[in-house]
Amino acid sequence: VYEVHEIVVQKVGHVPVAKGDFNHLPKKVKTFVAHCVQLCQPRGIFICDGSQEEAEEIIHKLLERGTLTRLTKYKNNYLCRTDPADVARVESKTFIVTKNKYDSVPHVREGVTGILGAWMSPEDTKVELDHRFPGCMAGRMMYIIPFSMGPVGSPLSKIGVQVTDSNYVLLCMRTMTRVGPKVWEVLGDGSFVKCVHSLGCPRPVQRRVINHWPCNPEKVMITHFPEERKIKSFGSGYGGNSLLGKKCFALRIASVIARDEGWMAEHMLIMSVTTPEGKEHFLAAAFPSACGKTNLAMLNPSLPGFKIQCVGDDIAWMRFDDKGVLRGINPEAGFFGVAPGTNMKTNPNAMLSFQCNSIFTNVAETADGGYFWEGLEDEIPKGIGIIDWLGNPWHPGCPRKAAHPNSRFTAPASQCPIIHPKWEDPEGVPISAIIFGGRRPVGVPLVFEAKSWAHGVMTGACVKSEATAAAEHQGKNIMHDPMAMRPFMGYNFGHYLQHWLDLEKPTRKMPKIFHVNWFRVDQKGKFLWPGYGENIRVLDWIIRRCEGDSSIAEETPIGYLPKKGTIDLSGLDSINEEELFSLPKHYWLDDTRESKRFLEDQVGIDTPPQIIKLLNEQEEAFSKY
Ligand code: GTP
Ligand code: SPV
Ligand code: MN
Repeated sequence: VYEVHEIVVQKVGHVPVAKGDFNHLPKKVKTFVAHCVQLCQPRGIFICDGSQEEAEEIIHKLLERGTLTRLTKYKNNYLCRTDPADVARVESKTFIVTKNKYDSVPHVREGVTGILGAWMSPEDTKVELDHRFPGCMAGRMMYIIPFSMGPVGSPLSKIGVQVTDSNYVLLCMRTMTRVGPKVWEVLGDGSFVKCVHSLGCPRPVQRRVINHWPCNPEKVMITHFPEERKIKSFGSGYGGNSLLGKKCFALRIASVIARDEGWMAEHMLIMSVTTPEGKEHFLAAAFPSACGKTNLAMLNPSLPGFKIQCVGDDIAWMRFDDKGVLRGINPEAGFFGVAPGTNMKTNPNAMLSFQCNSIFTNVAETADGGYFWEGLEDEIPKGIGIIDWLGNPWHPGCPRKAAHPNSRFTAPASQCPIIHPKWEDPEGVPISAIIFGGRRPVGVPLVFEAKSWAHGVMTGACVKSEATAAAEHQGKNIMHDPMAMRPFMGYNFGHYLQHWLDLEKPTRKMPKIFHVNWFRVDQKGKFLWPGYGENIRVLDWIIRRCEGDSSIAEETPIGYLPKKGTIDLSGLDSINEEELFSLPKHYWLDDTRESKRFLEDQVGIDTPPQIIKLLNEQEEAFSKY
């Protein structure tokens, strides 16, 4: 039933076209595909059409091979266990390639290792890639995926074409982006972002394949060519390494396009909040990976009368319209969300989004064909058998984790019960405020507001957070993650800050900028703030500030803090307000100096002088505080 019945008539070079019509592809696409075929030497070419039958065919193949298993408790849900060596983004093997080094990365202080992106010369990159790509798809099918980031045909959208030898990647790309023949139509003769992905496991395989998940961890390399609008990724099948529409295109390449065209590509959720008075505001928020974007975007408000709707949970593309209003779209079509911690209490809207048509990667499985991860203990049948993400028996209280900390669900955004009716509006939605945040166990208050646009840019440049499992970093050390973009910068971070500063124009309605911290802890290490649905109380304050209420804030050296009693804490007991909002002078003096040193070390002469000036002012204000 699942056989492809078409008679093979077309060939590209010596390689047969197993599905689709190569001759009818746009000319530039034909050239690109022919080049990839010659380079990677696949056994066949499969031109994807985004249809339901195609999904069924791919799922069938993956089930047969054992890469996927059906989660029988739900309709059309699947579990995938990867090779345990391929579970997260690999930041140390991710490069930006430009002729001029300083187009990609800032002038780092001598002897210091840059952390705001890694540059590789075109010559060195060629040597590295020549060791990897030739013949890398031998014995495998090459899938050609036409996709649109953003609604197909929207003036804010961009088109990409990904070739990949992974049908898991194809399956996820179909959920995370818009795939289909309409993309070819809209593309016509136009240019597109060229995305080349290979698992790096040609047949016959050289390396033992674990969990039916071919990959090549020793040779992982993810390279971006912003000048050519091209991405080449090798060796990993996981998330941000392989779904090239996501971080590689929608952030690293798009941030360069955005700079050139005067807009913004950011690691941000977009949500709307409707107040009990019926007024709607759209907010964008940038938190580092695994720091709460998906949860905030789908928040289930604990305060009565508020309504939240979700536009996007990870990436925002935004530009000022001719009326000076910042408008944002979610370039993605699905959620690739962190599973652990997600449950009916913390994020019911995410739970309801993945009850069907979803893929779960590196979670645990219950004996009744359900998913399981840390945080679901109270939502599974008592005493039920559990198999962990590695395939071993597991039981509550077991010291090992049941699910990998970076295990994820892949679900269509359209299935989210609170998806905003305008989430696919080609015009985008008007953004009233931008919120930065991170995991800051000490010193940083629950919320504050920047004093101006430029001051907000400085605040964003100083974002720090505890390391998480979203990449290969170990431990819980506090890392700088300016603008929540550290792993996703496509060009010199100093130029990026200047681009943000230059966006401010007298004719534009600049969004207010805020900073939040859900993760401050007490002396015993316990969270001071309940978070999740209770975060509405902070959004309520933010919105009142956006509406111009000047009575609820007081100025401090870091910006405006809520006056005591102006955040609605009704119904919450034992909140230590004093500690939650305190601004310890010596912590902040050190922190401000440290941030300045960070910029001097990491961004050097590329740091906009205005940012340094604002930090100097903050340091001076604290020394008198
Ligand atoms: P990426 O998809 O990696 O970009 O992550 P994200 O920013 O979308 O983070 P997500 O919302 O998936 O949250 C990551 C982890 O933080 C989950 O385990 C959540 O349970 C936890 N988390 C989210 N919001 C809160 C909060 O308000 N308080 C606390 N304590 N934990 C939270
Ligand atoms: C992140 O790490 O910020 C993610 C997951 O959203 S990934 O797609 O792997 O980048
Ligand atoms: Mn993310």
